[in-house]
Amino acid sequence: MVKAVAVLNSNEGACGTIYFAEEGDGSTTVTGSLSGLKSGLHGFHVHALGDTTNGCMSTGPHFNPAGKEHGAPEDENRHAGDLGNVIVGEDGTVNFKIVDKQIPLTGSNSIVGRAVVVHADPDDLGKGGHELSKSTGNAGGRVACGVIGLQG
Ligand SMILES: [Cu+2]
Ligand SMILES: [Zn+2]
Repeated sequence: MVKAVAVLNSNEGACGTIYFAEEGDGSTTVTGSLSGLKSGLHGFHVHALGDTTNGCMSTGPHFNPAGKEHGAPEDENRHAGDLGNVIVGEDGTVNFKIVDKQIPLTGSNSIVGRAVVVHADPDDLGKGGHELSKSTGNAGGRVACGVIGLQG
């Protein structure tokens, strides 16, 4: 089993840790805890670049090796990096687990060296009718991010 981790930070007080484990069947289990966020839904994605020289802004667009449109995790037409929303509680924290088949830790579409990003607003999953729905889910600013690195 291959494992990876991302430590998330932000200027606005949000932080967290996200663990990734690639299972034998090719799916990846994502286990995360976040804190310091406002309650409600927050878009959660893998972005293409592990570049945080300009904070979360330099992590590029959603990881999209297949050249598709933005969508929900269960959609056929989605970016590989589209992991939907996390739902933050009244205390500003969330613990979550996601299992997904499009974010391997090995091979040519590996997400190692890329970044996870938590957004300020809900991801409309491509269905909001906004001009940004089909590219970003209109999920607003990037409130926290971290580079995905291999873990022993
Ligand atoms: Cu994003
Ligand atoms: Zn997307």
